[in-house]
Amino acid sequence: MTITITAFERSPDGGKGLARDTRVRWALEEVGQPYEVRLVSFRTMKEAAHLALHPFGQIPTYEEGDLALFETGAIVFHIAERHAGLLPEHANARARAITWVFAALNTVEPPILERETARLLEGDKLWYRERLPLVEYRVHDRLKQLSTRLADADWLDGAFSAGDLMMVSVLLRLKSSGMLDEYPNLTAYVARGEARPAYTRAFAAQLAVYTGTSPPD
Ligand code: GTB
Repeated sequence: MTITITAFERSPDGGKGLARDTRVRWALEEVGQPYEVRLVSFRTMKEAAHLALHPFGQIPTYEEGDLALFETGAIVFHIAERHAGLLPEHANARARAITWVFAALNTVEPPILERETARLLEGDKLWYRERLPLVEYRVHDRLKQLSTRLADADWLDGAFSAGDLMMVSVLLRLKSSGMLDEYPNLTAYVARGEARPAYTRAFAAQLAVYTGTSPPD
């Protein structure tokens, strides 16, 4: 059955891989599932046809036969459940890997998003300079805790899993900030994720949309 996802027709990051379709592409590449992409404009995302797929008018969405999903956590979980390669076989290890997916989305990503929102939307406010250190402190708090837990392991819980895919995707949002530099093990963890052939293919495929080049086979 054909899998179709949606992505930005024009991504604000011009193909740096920060829009959330990249994590879905990555998951599909990890499990070896081919997929098609429907590009949508900001206007199209708010129209009825797209809202029927995504009630909040966002990307990415995921369609497979009569199944339509939104939310990258749910999409990556669905892919990981249906195909081998992203979740361990053993029930407890599987539950722990799923826990890391939730931790990435619910505990680590929110302060990172808060920082982005502050920088993008509040930079002109009088209180911005006073508030930013507080927001960045919350990001560092999480990074410190995550760095301590990861220690010198390659991945968060044994073999690479959907939990690592999601955590690396979330941490990538900080790459240009320099905030990860204080945590050499997290920097290496992110680099390890980026070096995976499946990530390389996913990144190239999303970049190709904006550069007009075709992704490598
Ligand atoms: N919780 C949802 C999920 O995980 O799927 C969040 C989905 C979401 O935020 N989608 C964004 C969107 O559609 C794109 S990824 N925004 C349009 C809108 O809400 O109208 C967020 C994103 C966008 C752009 C960059 N960038 O250019 O750097 C980075 C991240």
